[in-house]
Amino acid sequence: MAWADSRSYCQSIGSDLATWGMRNASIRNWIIENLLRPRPDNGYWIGLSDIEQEGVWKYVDGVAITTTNTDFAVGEPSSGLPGEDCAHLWWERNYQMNDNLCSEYMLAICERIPN
Ligand SMILES: [Ca+2]
Ligand SMILES: [Ca+2]
Repeated sequence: MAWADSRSYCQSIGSDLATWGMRNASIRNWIIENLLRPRPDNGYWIGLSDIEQEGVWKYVDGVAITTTNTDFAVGEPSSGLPGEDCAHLWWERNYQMNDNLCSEYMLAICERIPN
């Protein structure tokens, strides 16, 4: 699904695209090692984008990234093409993050934070 459709799907099941679990490296690595599987041609959308303002990366729960590039693969986010505004885990790069066209077809990581 495209990024927005992925987000809608997550919301339809009472969750949202992953945020909290993506910000914590050890939790993220646990998710990668235990819940994801290699899927050629597909990455995993997460709840991070620079849709609102180009170059300003913000999670869908409102938390902005303050240190650039920390969790992105080398050379990313590239904004290589107009519309590379949505972040995904890039399996070809050991599941580091990449910005890509929001219209790309990817899997999604939904996350629900217990109250
Ligand atoms: Ca962008
Ligand atoms: Ca990119």
